[in-house]
Amino acid sequence: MYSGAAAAAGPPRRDFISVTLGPEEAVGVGGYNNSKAWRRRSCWRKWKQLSRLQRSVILFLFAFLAVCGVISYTSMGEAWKSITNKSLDEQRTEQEIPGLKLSNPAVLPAPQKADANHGDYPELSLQKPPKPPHVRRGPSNLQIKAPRRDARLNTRHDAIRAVEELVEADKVEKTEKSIISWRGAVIEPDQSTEPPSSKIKELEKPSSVEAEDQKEPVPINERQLAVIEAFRHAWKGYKDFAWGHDELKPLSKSYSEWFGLGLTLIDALDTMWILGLKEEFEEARKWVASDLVFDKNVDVNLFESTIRILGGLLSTYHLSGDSLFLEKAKDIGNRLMPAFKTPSKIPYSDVNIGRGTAHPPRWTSDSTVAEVTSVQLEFRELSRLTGDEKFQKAVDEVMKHVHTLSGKNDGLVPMFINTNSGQFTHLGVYTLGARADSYYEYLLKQWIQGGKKENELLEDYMRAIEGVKKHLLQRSEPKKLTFVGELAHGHFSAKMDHLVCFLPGTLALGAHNGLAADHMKLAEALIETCYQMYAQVETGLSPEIVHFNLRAQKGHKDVEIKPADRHNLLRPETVESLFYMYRFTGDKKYQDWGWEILQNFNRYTRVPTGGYTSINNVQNPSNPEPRDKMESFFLGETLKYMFLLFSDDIDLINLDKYVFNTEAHPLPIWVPA
Ligand code: DMJ
Repeated sequence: MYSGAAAAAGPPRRDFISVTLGPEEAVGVGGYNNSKAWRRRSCWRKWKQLSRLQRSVILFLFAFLAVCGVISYTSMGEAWKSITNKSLDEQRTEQEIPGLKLSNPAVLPAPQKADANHGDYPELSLQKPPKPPHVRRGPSNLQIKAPRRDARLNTRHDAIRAVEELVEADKVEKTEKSIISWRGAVIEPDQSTEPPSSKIKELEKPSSVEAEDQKEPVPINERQLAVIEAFRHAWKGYKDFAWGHDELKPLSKSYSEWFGLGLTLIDALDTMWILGLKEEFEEARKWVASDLVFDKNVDVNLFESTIRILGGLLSTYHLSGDSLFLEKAKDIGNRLMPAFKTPSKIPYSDVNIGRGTAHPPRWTSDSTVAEVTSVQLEFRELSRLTGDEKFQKAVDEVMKHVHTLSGKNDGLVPMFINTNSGQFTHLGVYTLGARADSYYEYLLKQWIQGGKKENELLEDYMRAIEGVKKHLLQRSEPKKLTFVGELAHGHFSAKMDHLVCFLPGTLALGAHNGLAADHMKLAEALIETCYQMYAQVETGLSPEIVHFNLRAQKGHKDVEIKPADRHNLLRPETVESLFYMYRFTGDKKYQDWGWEILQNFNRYTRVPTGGYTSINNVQNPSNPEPRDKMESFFLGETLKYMFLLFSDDIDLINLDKYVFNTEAHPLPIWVPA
């Protein structure tokens, strides 16, 4: 039957394997023909030459692929829809916050809530921005809370289980986490210098939201009370004789004006919040609300007004949640922007905040390197809060430009930069003191602020610390104190500004954030030196500048002081570093050293009628020669760091959540993406 049917169908078709024609075969008479019509005809001919079986197989394959295509299109569509919905939800959450327009999170992460937790807990919820005005009032030790824990952890058993899970997760995460390598040195981003058990201990605290809300405030100790008393005394002088002006002149019971913007009051706002001085804070707030006006025909220094005013307003906004401070921050931020309109985009030093004009100092078109590279934390934060990228763009551009500049010496930068050419000037002089100091500090702190992702900043920081080790470190005689000197055209000078004493704290902060462990060793050595700059002096207070002895001489100490350098301006740097060192090591000697310094400030700089004064001669205990000026940073920085140094509450400005600007104003660390 089959053969008959086959015979009726004509000559049997032979199955064959198709052969691809080479060019020769494809070339017909008249040469190469690749026309569409020819190609279509040739395909059809080939199709016809296929056996039925082959055609069926091919058709089946096509049908199968088409079905698969339809199925995957539908499921991708679902996934796409849910992604789109999610981002819409996120946008909605952001838009619901009154007075706060948030930026695109891919560019600028959402604001960090003061008590939000990052890193330690398994479920990181979408960040909520600060609460509306006046929701977090009251003594700071009650207000600045430990991280909120997972609401489901209601029992102690749950908490213990969570701890175990976290320890496991932590182990896995540690091995998975990207390891940054810098010039062969391995940097583990999460390596911590905190006592090893501290992370776990923190988790062992009650974990439920209810328990959290009932968390007993850590009681204020005697030394902290002494700081509060000192602050109140300083504030009394300011209030009685200088209210609303820039600085108190405590002896003449008057004031001095620099920008005419109530500098001391603004610098002190977040200190009052942290110290829990509610009444004083409210009084100062009223002044900000009714009397602080930036629409003034006045020249201000870009750097000083950024770190003290913009920084102070931003941190007070974060701590208090009061939008008044954000509004004021936006106002001053906008008024400072003309400084960046220069041929090189390296900002001018001065801005007229009323006229919107900016200019360099009268005698030069140079700006100071530390100044143009130490406004970044504040402007970046302002962009994040307002959603307006212009602030961040302007300051990031400065950093990117400086990153590429020649004229550095193993990462160390000169002190001046020209606003026309954008090049370093006065090459060959390198210091960690005045005019360069906070360049180094802000490299590290911007890297931390941005979630440790901006590698150029880290690279510049690490290179600079290597430069410090190579060119500027020496040891003094007789005590062999490690100090940071200066280099001028190849000549080493054993001179060290008190300003350099920010460095041990910054190094310790870097080590806490996973940078090389030898940074911590160096920090320990340098803080000892900074302490000796106080301890070896007659009043127990450091002069502005010291020179170290490089050769042992009978009857000579490590520290020598020149007559022109023996003043003390109530500066914070050593106390600042003591605070970091205590936070990261728990070594009580740092608290004791700070306590000695506070007592000496009280002994030699306290003015009975109110206020503290800078002095002219730290070597003369019987007459330290008061200068009749209380700098705003004494309240903004020195007393704040004292209070934090004496505290045993690591959640009182937790260093994994906040980064201090160079005027001691804490700003939130952005959420890692
Ligand atoms: C402050 O204004 C800042 O700390 C700045 O970085 C350096 N000078 C003073 C304090 O000494």
